[in-house]
Amino acid sequence: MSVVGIDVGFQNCYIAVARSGGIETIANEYSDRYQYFFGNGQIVHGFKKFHGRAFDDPYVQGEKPKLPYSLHKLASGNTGIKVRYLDEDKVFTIEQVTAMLLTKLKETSESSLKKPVVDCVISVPSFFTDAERRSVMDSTQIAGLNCLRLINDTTAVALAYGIYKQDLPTPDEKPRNVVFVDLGHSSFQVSISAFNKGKLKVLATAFDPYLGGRNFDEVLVEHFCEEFKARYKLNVKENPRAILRLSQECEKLKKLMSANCSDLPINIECFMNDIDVTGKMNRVQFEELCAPFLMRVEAPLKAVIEQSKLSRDEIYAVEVVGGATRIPSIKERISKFFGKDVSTTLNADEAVARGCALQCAILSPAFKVREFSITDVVPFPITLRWKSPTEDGVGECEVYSKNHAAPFSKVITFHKDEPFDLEAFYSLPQELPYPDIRIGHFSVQNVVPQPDGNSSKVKVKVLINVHGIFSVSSASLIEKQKGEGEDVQMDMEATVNYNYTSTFMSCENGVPGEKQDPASGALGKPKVKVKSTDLPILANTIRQLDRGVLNDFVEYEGQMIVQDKLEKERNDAKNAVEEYVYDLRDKLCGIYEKYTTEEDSNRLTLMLEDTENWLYEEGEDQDKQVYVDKLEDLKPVHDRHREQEDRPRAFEEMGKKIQLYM
Ligand code: ATP
Ligand code: K
Ligand code: MG
Repeated sequence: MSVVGIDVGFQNCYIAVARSGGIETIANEYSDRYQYFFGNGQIVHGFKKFHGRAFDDPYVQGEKPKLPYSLHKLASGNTGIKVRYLDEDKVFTIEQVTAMLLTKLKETSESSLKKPVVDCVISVPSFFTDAERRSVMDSTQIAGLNCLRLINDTTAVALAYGIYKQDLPTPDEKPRNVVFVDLGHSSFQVSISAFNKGKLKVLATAFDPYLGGRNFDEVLVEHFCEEFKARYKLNVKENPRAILRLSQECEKLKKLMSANCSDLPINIECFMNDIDVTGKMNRVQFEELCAPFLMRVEAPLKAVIEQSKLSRDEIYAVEVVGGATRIPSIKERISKFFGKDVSTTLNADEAVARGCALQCAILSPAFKVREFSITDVVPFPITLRWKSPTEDGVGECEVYSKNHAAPFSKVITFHKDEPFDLEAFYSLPQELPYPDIRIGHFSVQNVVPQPDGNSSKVKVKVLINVHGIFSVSSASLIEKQKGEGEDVQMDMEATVNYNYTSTFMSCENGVPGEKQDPASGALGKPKVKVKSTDLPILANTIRQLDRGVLNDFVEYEGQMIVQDKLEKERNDAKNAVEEYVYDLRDKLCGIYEKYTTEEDSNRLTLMLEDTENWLYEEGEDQDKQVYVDKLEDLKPVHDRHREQEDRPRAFEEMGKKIQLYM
């Protein structure tokens, strides 16, 4: 089994694999280490933040004009993306588009590793909410991947930092606190982790989900649009192609400015209306133009340190990754805020993917790697609400506070005599980078009163799983057997595969109270016999793909993979005919010339011309077999001809001849 980590970036994707020698990033067929995604010649990217979002979502609407592809409203209200597939425009769901990307990355890893890839760990921004995470998980399923964990970008980086450190404090020493900063193309993420030997604990995360390298490109584009309008009377904004070219040039310019202070040129030939345009910019000017964005760097830094309750001198290092941290004034601001130089010991582009591969190696039974435990945090507090006969008709309880440890499960006790519903939602709408606070609706079914008519104890387990996704994962009805003590002990349900830390909460009569760590507390008590019956739960989570639809997508993706393979074979067969034509033509004027009579040469040349014409016309778009047959038809003509020609020269040429025909 292979062990693969995938960083799905807004702009760049990286794949890292674990080999016996360590972690390596994989290059694609163009030997780029960052992976582009081509939707039939068209580069499709920048869709990662459409996960779990409705078409009418303000973010989606705001992105629409910036995209080189078009968006559509699906029947479900979700965002659809139009991709050209096999010469046809087709609208796919975001899950399908990400699945296509993942399939591509899967194939790239498989061809590099020379074995199948199924298990993987994929990174997501730490601010992704449930709807977004569920959507990404659906994509992995469509792509036939088994995602062992969705890991937060900065947590993956923390793992990549910590696992190789030999000098981490022992478990009973004061931990080493490190800040991780990731400024990518679309977003800004910060976290603080506390390290001890063999483990890391994330203390807090903070983010600006809408600050990234792209903002700086856009500032430059805006600036040059104005300038070109004034100097060349060009209305660049009305020409999407020109905007695209200008953006690419501005991004290059931005990168150059990271290494140079002096004036740098921008030159674009035949930009619009056959006009060549030029301009220039230097770093000071750039920083002035970008001031509003540069100012936004500080807020997340402040938020993260406040939440961690650490003072700045308790920070051991500030590690920066992500392409846009190469902008000098970004680094300066971070360094000034923490009062120390930023460290760039990690590979700014690959650290996230490497961390993912390391996590995959840790989770995979097939791979031996140093144990390293990770405790992440809940980014947004989560509340449960239910109907209650007391308390103004509703009961409420915050089940996960901000920065609560994750993954984590809790058991909540209810007293109910009939089925009931639990509504899960994010408690703080103003903090949420997502327009909908709803997480899901969970109906606990089959609840009945006790034989004596009293309410039953219902134990409900809630869970933030290893992907950072919330669920009401199970419920059971507890029936005390006759003659037992008051205190009911719950069996700790072992959660398969992962060690969830657990606490138990009780919501007696709708008033929640928390009992910490009952497992240890209950140990000394006499064992009480209870009968526990599992209750079915009907879950309805927001923006979730219907399972039936998901299965259809899985099947369709499989068909597309087969189609792509057939299309590739068809193209290869066509190319083989074309190559044969060119090759024989070359040889007729080259090494065959002296063996071939003029008459034969003319006949062959004509035949080649015919074939070539056929390839451009009738033969342009045929099935694979047609090309295979064509090639078979051509070969004997050539063979017969060669045989005739070669007869006088007898056997000494045989070796060569065979070579020529291979
Ligand atoms: P995200 O993390 O937001 O999903 P991503 O992971 O694709 O996005 P990265 O690959 O980390 O993003 O960074 C890409 C960004 O970094 C782009 O905006 C790119 O222009 C910028 N960048 C790369 N090199 C430099 C440089 N030398 N100077 C300035 N910016 C740079
Ligand atoms: K990346
Ligand atoms: Mg990134």
